[in-house]
Amino acid sequence: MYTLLKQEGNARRGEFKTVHGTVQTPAFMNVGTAAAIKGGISSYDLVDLKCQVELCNTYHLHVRPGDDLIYEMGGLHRFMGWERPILTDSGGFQVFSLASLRKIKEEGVYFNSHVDGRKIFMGPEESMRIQSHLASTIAMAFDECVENPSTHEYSKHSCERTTRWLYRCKEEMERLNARHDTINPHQMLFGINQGCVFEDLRVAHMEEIAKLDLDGYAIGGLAVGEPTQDMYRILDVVTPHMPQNKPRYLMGVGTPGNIIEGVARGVDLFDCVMPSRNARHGHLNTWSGIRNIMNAKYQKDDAPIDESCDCPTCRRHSRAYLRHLFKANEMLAMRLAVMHNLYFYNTLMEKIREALEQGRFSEFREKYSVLLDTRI
Ligand code: PRF
Ligand code: ZN
Repeated sequence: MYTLLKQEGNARRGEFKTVHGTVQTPAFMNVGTAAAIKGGISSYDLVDLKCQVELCNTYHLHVRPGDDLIYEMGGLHRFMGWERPILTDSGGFQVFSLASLRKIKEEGVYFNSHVDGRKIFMGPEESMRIQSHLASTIAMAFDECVENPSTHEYSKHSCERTTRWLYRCKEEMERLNARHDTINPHQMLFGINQGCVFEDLRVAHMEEIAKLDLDGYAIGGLAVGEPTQDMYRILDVVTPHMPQNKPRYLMGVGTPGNIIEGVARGVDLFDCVMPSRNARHGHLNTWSGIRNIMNAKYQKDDAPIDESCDCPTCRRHSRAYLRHLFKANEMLAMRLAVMHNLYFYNTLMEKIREALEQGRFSEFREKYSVLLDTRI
């Protein structure tokens, strides 16, 4: 259940209640694709990093270790030792970006596993059954993420199929939630808006899926290679057609600047591999821009990554130490860097929420939207 607490322009400060606790929004969901955050971050660490929601992937967990195994182990929460909300992505994106030799049919998608090449079929019902086994807090609808560029004609047909898939997802989810052996009978379902960069398709699709009165709505098919201005333009036309009383999630976005701009357009939830992936390459977010810790100028720099950061890494370690760990290929380099970046993203969301509460979000946006994405 979503409660809108405060609004500034189109930006929303809200609260999203789930069976696994309440999420303060806007929020960033930390990506643990295969039931782990890359870089050696445990569920125990995530609490220290102010993570509110963890995101896992249906496709990866179905391939390995198998959703039936996780079901037997009591579901994802128990399996990972994470008590707060978990959102599972449906596989509708990973199948399209990872798997090879895929064939899209009305019933679903046929593809080869990226692990061992074995043939797999996934459609709306399969995705819902897997996600029900995983027992996540929020399940995502099975969609087709139309690649960019795509024609208007292809996007239109794909969108219509994604809508038909959504009806099937909803029906299957209701059936699964009513079963006596379901681990989380309160599992929620979010629909996903598609339509590539075409405003007419985006709006028509959003209006169509809003009728289903789902637990939340996501905007998919963005941040897939289109110019940033196209993404903002689509957000500007779609968000006015999204239900006011439901959480809104922009999938796979993005940089701190993208997130601030998303919030300004009415988005509540985000997820992205960027903070952890960038960290593993030594690209560290700070309140004055992005720092490349490999840079020679940090060789004898005794300051923390960011002077104003109180993450577990910045509380104890210097830029010089981190640079050394990266140069020496120590595992600890990854862990310390990822901890800092995730803490930065979760703190960014906290600061956005505070700014909204105090009616100074537009000032915040003015100050940070460009700065945080700049290399220093
Ligand atoms: N669909 C799904 N997951 C996603 C996307 C999508 O379009 C994106 C697009 N940025 C990221 N993750 N199911
Ligand atoms: Zn830090």
